[in-house]
Amino acid sequence: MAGEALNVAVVGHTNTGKTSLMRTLLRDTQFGEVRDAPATTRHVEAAQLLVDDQPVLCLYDTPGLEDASGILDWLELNPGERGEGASAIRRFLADPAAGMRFEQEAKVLRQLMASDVGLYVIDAREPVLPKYRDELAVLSQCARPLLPLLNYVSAESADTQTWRSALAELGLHAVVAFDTVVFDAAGERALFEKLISVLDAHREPLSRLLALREREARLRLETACQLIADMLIDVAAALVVLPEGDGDAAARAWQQLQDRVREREQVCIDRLLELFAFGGVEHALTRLPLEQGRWDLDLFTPEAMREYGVQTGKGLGVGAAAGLAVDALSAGLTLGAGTATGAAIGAVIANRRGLVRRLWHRALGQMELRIDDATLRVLALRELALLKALERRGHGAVAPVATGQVADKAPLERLRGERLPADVDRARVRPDWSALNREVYRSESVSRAEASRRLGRLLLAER
Ligand SMILES: Nc1nc2c(ncn2[C@@H]2O[C@H](COP(=O)(O)OP(=O)(O)OP(=O)(O)O)[C@@H](O)[C@H]2O)c(=O)[nH]1
Ligand SMILES: [Mg+2]
Repeated sequence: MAGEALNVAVVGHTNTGKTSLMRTLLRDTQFGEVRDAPATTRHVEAAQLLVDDQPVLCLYDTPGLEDASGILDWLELNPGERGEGASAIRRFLADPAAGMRFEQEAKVLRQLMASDVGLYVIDAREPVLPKYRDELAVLSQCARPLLPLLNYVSAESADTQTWRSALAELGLHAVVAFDTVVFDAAGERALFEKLISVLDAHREPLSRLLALREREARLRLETACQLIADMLIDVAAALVVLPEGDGDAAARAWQQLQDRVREREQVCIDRLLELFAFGGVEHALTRLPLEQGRWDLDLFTPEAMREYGVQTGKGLGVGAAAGLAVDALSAGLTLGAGTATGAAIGAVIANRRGLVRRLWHRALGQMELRIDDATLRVLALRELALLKALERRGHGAVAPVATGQVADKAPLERLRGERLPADVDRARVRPDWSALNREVYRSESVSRAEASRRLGRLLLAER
């Protein structure tokens, strides 16, 4: 296709969020300089959006307009032919005044004249003041299509209706509602579609850009859920074995386990931020409140039984020892460290590695430490909340990323309810699935990879 990129000049009054809009459209938190002060941007700065390495859209950030009425005065004092249109602006730009008093404004007008279309950024919280009408009057004379973009539309004081009516009065009917801080994929799509409707020649490349962005968004989400699932498996399968009876050692081990879990969560958070191109952005996430580990062996859960081929409920297992285990379960008993029982089971189901190891721990007077279900739920829910916050965050946002609250109606009952997803339960009895258990971790485990993928898909579906 090649063809020329569509050149879009981002123009408007000073401090309306032009540079912020650039950042959001470019997914680049570092573009230009953003400050809550007038005249932050002093020069035109360009950036491209590519599809298959071809520039499709070239965006130009421009300084804010401050004295459009001064330009209207100049035009009045220097009248040209009736209805001369854009040549009036050219005359103005050729005048020494343009280089002096109107230096900033001249940069904007030159860029708009050199572009295919202007995006006129409006702070929708502001009333429709005469100075904005003056700006629109000057910009319209540049003979370029102008697409007004209402920024800050998520703000309570935004009055989009009044703005729309005022713009319609000036013949500007195609208007986009946007918010550079609160990202809305539909809003962005509407913006591209309006550009297409104004400039049909660019329909094909712009449609491809739109499609690419949608694919990328989908892929980002899938990857994010996968990152969260992977972290959950690591934490669910984390295990520390230590001698029973040494309280100090247990306390130390618990501290270390907590630290490893917190580090693991941080890795997940960092990857999520990077994935959404917010790497390095300040974030205000609360510390994980690890209430308590799961002390002691939780061997006789239905999950553990199933993992090792033991049917629960029916009292039928594989072999006498498993039957014995089920008996113990149905009687509501925990198997004590009684060496006779432990050894008996160990002997009978020697091929069932994990169970044997655990029973040996018991028989040898050792205990197991792991992270409790409540903590896993907290981890899952808050990473999903973070994911939501990232999805809704524009790259023009400057406030720290917050975890945000999960909406009550969020379809996360499975995570909140009694049972954790099956793959989390499975991980409980697979210490070799956890990268936190450095000694036994098997990163190449196929069953781990499958469990993690399934869990990721589940999170994607239920998030
Ligand atoms: N809440 C909210 N704040 C915004 C939005 N857009 C911009 N801001 C804030 O508004 C201020 C100005 O943003 P800039 O992007 O620097 O504005 P600008 O139009 O480029 O300003 P100049 O370059 O000075 O003309 C910054 O504090 C932004 O964080 C928005 O949609 N919502
Ligand atoms: Mg700026």
